[in-house]
Amino acid sequence: MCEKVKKKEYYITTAIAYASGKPHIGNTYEIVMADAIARYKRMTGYDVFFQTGTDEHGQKIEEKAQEAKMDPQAYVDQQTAVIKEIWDLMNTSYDKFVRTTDDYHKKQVQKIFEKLYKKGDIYKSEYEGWYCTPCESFWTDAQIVDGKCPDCEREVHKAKEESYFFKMSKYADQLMEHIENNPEFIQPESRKNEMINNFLKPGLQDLCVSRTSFKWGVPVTFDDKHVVYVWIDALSNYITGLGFDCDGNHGELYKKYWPADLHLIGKDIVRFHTIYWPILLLALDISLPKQVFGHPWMLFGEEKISKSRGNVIYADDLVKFFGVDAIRYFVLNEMPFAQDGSITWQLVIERINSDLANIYGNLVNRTVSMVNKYFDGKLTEEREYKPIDEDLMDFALETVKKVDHKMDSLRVADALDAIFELLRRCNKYIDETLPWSLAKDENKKDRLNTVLYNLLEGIRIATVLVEPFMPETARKIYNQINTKQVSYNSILSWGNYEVNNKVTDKPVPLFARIDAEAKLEEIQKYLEAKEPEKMKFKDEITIDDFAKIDIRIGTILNCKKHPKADKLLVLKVKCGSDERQIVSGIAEKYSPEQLIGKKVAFIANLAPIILRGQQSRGMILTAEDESGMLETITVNEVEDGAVVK
Ligand code: ME8
Repeated sequence: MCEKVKKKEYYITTAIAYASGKPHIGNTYEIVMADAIARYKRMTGYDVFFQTGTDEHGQKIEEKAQEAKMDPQAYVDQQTAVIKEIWDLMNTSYDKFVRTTDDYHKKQVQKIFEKLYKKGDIYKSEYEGWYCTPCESFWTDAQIVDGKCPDCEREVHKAKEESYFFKMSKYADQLMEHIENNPEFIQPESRKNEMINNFLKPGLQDLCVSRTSFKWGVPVTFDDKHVVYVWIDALSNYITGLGFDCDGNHGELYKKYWPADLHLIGKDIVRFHTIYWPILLLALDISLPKQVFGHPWMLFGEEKISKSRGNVIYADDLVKFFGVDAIRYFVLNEMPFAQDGSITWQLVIERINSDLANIYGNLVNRTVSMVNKYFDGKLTEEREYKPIDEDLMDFALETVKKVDHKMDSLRVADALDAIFELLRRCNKYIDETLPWSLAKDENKKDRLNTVLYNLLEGIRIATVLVEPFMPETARKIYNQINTKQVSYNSILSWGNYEVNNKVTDKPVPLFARIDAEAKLEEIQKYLEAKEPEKMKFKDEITIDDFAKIDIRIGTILNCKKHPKADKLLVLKVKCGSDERQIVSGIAEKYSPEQLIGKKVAFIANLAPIILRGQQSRGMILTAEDESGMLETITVNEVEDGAVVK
């Protein structure tokens, strides 16, 4: 009897994105890669749990919320919705989305902190050092580089805080031993060496794990001036999301899936995941994740993607022009294993044309069209084999093995390459067998039938392999060739395509060839229209031009309504030893009483004029915004008569 085999668990996580802005295509690459791995594992029989989420606490987020004049919780709610929308747009099949503002998460972070304090691994002291706000990290004199943060290269400032510290050094040897005994733990190899040589060998310092300089974080239960360091909070998501309980009453998911099989993260945060996180787990007596993979970064051409460089590309814009699967394909295919990859609009178009339209789309389209043309859409059982067929079959079955091997070592781009090699091999098979010539000879009908069957079977096998990378495309092709044989088992041997099925009689091209020049122009226009309108200023002047205007501070001694004009006020203005009358058109905004005693800026050397019978010597300066809000330019401390320059 065949017993039901228990599936093997596979728990994969991504970094949790900062809920402080819209993720760009680099951040999006990570979740797409995790999704491809998760889908591949599911397809090959694993019981997968795929977790992602958002990192919602910390000073940076508190500041962003202030800038946006929002309550921090409302702000992160809004940002998280934007992130989720992009993850969903990219068709990512995560099982759980953790938010670090979720109550269950915060509660466990507090318990973890308490437990380590009670154990003596966390203690209170004082910290003085260089603080980098965007990275929320303290640095020593030796660590900063030219007065800047060694991680993000931004300005740091001196900061002193009473803090809690975590005894990292206590566990350093244990971690080192683990890294040495588990060569797969940190991948790729280059990142592992970096961690050992730059951080572990020089000796770990105790880590500052609480902050008092801001409020937006998880409060330390026994000392409410402090909030928990955002990285301790964020890293814990990998266990809290599964229902970890510090008191030992763990949820089912935690019992089933921990330890994680893979933490997929970017190269910039490997230190947090391979030093801080494992040490935290060692201190809690929890087993360590099996692997941390620090993927490379996606660059715009050769440059870092950044708002300040104005080169940010977003997934939703890419999808608008090229569709989800083309973008999934591009990012997965373009990112090498260890070196950075590159994206530009031009590169995306080139890749779609060369791979998706020419190789894949064309193969499917030509094959389905020929089955329609020569067999009314349905092949028969008759066969006539030639040795060349064997070659195609072997190639296809070898590809299945090769993809498995590549995916096992997380060489996702190489796995895709292998699948496209199979598609190329199928195209070559058409050139070798020349079906249109076979069709001219009634005696070669069985041979033609065999050739087209082999092509449909080759397409089917490649498409089952492609599904984790481009799920929608795979579904479309299954429909076009009309197959239900889409399981992984069905591609472990040749010949499972259902010969009696009728292919579609209306094959729609899967990926149309793109006219690069026209498309780039269209994209350019679209992006320009999206940009907020540029500020327009008056023509340039020189400093000498400006120096001609004598702007002064004057005290308003008296103010009355203009007897003949509703919009005007008549003001008596004292400027040092000078006293004068100025008429100003601000009666709709200010009552005379509001202005008396104010010290305002005015132009003192403007030629006098008569306004409705009242002399005006000068002009009160005001500022008016787009909504029509208007205010005088007022000072408090400076004496009247002072020069404005
Ligand atoms: O680091 N190419 O969040 P994040 C590829 N909240 N990946 C990139 C990239 C690029 N150009 N730029 C960034 C954080 N990434 C923390 C994580 S985990 C407990 C806390 C990657 O929103 C980056 O390396 O800044 C990280 O893995 C992910 O995007 C989210 O970055």
